[in-house]
Amino acid sequence: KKIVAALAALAICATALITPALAQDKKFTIALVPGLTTDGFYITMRKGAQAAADALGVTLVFQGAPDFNPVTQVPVLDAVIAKKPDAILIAPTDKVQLVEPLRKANDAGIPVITVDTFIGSGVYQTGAGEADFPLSYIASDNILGGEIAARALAKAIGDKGKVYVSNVKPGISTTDQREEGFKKEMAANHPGITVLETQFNDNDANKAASQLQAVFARNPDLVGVFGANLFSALGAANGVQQAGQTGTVKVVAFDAPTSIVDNINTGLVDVAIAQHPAEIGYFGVVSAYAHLTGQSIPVAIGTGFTIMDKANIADPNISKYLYSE
Ligand code: T6T
Repeated sequence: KKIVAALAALAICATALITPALAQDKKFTIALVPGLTTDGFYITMRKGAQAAADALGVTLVFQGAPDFNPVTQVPVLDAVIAKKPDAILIAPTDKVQLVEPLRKANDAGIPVITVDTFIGSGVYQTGAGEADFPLSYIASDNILGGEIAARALAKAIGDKGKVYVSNVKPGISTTDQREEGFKKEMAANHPGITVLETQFNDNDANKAASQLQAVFARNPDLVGVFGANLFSALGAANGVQQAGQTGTVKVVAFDAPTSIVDNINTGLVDVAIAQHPAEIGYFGVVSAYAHLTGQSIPVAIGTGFTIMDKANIADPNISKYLYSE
């Protein structure tokens, strides 16, 4: 009898010990809403997110719009919120226009973490701002990225002449900050360089290519262009090629789709600044999981860059940062 009682007591203790662990074994669903689905940057981010989800036993849902636009992203977000995931990772396509749609998620008790881009000022959990409710911002340092681009372009053009920024549209945190960092570095340290008016292409590479040709037609002494994201850069590079200016008008590209390799090797693109989107996705899922299991998480996580050029692009330690297709 004593043995039976002891065993019963043991079983009660064991249940008490096991129950909290079982609660943590709940299968969480984390949604990742990219800026757009058909972009190597977000496809690579998804891979990193999936790697973390697999490691943690989390279900990852990837749902986005086919173009980078708040008008198409908001309905996707609404649909995601309606399914009540345990957390949402999102790259907001506009600093202002995604605030209220994301507040709905927050009000519904769904934790929000922004990846790549931010809303408001990007400084979260301060209690000060209207848009400080996301738990964390996980991304590249885009001001620094713009500065790096400016230094690379300045070097490529011998620190003098006319250049411009090929950009997406105002209101996107990442590309706004890249332009800001680029112009700040040029103004502070490169007096021989004139930065012409920015050309906005709506994330349309064809538009970026025509704009390059139009700017070149107006400024035959154009010597360089900074493509501030994947489509801006590929488009501007195509424009340079179509204008017959390969190697004369220098191109510094943000982002690193696989097609950038040929462009670097032919001399069409001087430097490509690869972000580390897989890291952003990985740490996004890990952070959400940490929060969901009662851990505190950093309010911001910065990921790095890899600078690619003709001299290093064949090195596997560099080319591993090319984006997935
Ligand atoms: O440059 C990335 C991303 O960081 C930016 O927010 C939007 O454009 C990309 O996705 C590249 O197309």
